[in-house]
Amino acid sequence: MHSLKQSENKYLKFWEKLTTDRPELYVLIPHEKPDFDAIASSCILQKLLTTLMQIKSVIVMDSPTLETQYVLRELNIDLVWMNPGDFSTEGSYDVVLIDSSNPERFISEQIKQLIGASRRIFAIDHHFTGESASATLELLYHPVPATTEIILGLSEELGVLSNILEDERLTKLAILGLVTDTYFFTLATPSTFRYMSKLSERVQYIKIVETLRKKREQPLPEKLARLKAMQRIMLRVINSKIVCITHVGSYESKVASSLLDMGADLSIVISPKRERGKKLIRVILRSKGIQLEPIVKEIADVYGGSYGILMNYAGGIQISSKERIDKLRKAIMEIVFKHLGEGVET
Ligand SMILES: [Mn+2]
Repeated sequence: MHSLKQSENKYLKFWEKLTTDRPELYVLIPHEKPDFDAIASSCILQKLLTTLMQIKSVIVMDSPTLETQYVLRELNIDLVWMNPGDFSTEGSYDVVLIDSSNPERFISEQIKQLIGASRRIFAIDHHFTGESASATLELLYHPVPATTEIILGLSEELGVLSNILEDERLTKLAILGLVTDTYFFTLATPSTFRYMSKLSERVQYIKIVETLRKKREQPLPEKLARLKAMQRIMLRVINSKIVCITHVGSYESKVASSLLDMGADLSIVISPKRERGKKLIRVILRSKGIQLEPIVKEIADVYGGSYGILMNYAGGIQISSKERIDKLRKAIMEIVFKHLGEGVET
């Protein structure tokens, strides 16, 4: 448990480090395939930096997915960002990673170079990453369901939460971040509801939720990914818990979540990636009440990978292994057996 006093100090200490020895420019970098939580957090931090410090900042990221863009458009939320390829690393700047805290996790070489050429690296994140990343950067970590909640907490400690709430665009973004990262409040905490009560007074909450819920047809590659994933499922029942392992080229997070919807207690989706000839493998886990941390840690340890875990609900591991997929998934299933007990083949 964190007492209010402790987190107060944590937020303000971070802010002090971030803003003393100030750079000419802050580059705010949300994780790749930026979601609402990452986008909302970046935009609110940008507002904090301009209103409190008058320091210039720029958000550097790839375009959000078509689905995300659709929701932003429907809700009249304008976003200003720069593509990684358009950013010149010549000047002096500090980097702030948002909703992500491991520079190694970025796949894009351009972003890696951008981070590498920065003066200092900061990160604000709610994913638990062990010790894999925090050595090289200044991290503001807090175990809450969304990074948006950390940024709202920071705004509150700095005494400017009301300024944020007055900005309709930021209020809508914050709601989107909280609603989606808590999976429509499944993971919400009392503080999520406290912020939601302040935010929802300002804007039409119903319109935001309706827009998020609108059923849009999935793009063809996504439908194919879901169906191929099902075709390739390796299924075990371990002590009445259903464990699924499968693999896809993309949409691994969505596939992992939909396997839970279909009845799995633990879903594991392996996704081999290739970036400029370099191979890496992403392993995404989703769980209903199964302790993820020991499983994720062991897989990451065995393959020398980095990982992130979110409240025993979601986990992600990135490994650079040339292991064949079928061998890898057997090995991962062995690790799951070890933690859950012997399984029954189905
Ligand atoms: Mn998040």
